Amino acid sequence: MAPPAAIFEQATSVDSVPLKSGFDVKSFPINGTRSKTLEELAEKWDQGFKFAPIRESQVSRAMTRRYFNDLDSYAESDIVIVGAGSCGLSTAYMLGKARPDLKIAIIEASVSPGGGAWLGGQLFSAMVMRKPADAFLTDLGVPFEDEGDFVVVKHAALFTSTLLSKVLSFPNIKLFNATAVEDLITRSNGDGTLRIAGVVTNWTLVTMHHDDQSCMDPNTINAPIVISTTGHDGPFGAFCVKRLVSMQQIEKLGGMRGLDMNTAEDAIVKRTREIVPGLIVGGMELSEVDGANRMGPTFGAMALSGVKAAEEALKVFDERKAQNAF
Ligand code: 48N
Repeated sequence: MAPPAAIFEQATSVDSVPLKSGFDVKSFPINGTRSKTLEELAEKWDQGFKFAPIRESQVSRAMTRRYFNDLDSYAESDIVIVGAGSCGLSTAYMLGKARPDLKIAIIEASVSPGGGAWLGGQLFSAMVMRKPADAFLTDLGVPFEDEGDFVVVKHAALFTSTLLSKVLSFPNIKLFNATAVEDLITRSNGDGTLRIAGVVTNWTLVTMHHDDQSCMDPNTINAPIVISTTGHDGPFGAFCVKRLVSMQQIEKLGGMRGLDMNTAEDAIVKRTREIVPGLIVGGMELSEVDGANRMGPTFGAMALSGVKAAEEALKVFDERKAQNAF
C-alpha cells in the first residue's frame, strides 16, 4: 500500500490585534486569549506581578509532544532542504510562498540556522548583493542602500533574520536544526543509476561521534525531492555531492575554483539544477560539483540560486513523487 500522501492541516489564522501604540502586529497565541499588554505590565512589577503557575512536566510535554508530532508528520515530506544557509532558506521561502500545499522539511546541522550569512566578508557587518538580486530583497521586505550596480544591506543579520522569520512562519515548513543529514535514501532506477528518495538523519552531536561510539543508528525522512544547499566549507560542507561521489553516482568533484565574482555568481545561479534524479543542488555546494569559481563576500547568487532551486524542484515534483510512491 502506498504510504500516505504528505498532507497537513492548514494552521488556524493568526488574528492581528491592534496594539495601544497604534501599529498592527500579528499576535500570538494562534488560539486562546491573550493575557496582558506590555503597557498594562509596565511600572507595576511590585503591584502583584506574577507569572501564571506551571508544573515542569507541562513544559516538557509542550515541547516533546510538538517535536514528536512533527517527526511523525514530516517522516513523509514532499521536499527536504538540506542546509539552512542563505541558499537553503531562500529556496524554502520561494517554495513556502508558491506551494502551501507541500510539506517541506529543512534539516540544519547547526543549532543556529543561517550558515555563512550572519556577516558579510571577513566578519564585517554589511552584506552586498549585486543587481538583480535586489529583487529578492524587495520581495522579502529587507531595506537596502542602492549603490548602482549593487545594493548593500546594513547588516547581514538583518537579511538572514528576516528570511528565517518568514520561512519559519509558513505553516507547511518545519526546521529540524541541530540535526544532520548523514546519508541519502536511494532507489535503483534499474539501469545501474540511482534516484534520491529522502534523507538519513541524526542529531548532529551524534553524527560527530560515530568514530567514538558504535551503533548510533540514524532516522529517516522519505521525500521525492531533496534540495541540497550545504555550502562549500565547514565540517559538513558539500555533504550530499561528496556522498554522490562515494556512492559512485558522479565520478568526482570538480573542486571550487579561485575567487572571481563576475564569473562565479552567474555560474551558480544558471547551473542550479537536478544533479541526479531526486537531488537538486544549489548555492556554494554546487561550486564543488562544477568546479565553479567562488564569489567571496557577495550573496546575490545565494538568493537567486534558491529561487532557481525552487523552480527546478517544482518542475519535476509530480514526476519524482510518482516514481517514489514506494
Ligand atoms: O551558508 P552556507 O555554508 O551555504 P550557502 O550555499 O547557503 O551559502 C554560501 C555562502 O554563505 C558563501 O559561502 C558566500 C557567498 N561565500 C562564498 C565564498 O566564495 O566564500 O550554509 C550551508 C548550511 C550550513 O548552515 C551548514 O550547517 C548546513 O548547511 N549543512 C548541513 N545541514 C545538515 N546536514 C548536513 N549534512 C549539512 N552540511 C552542511
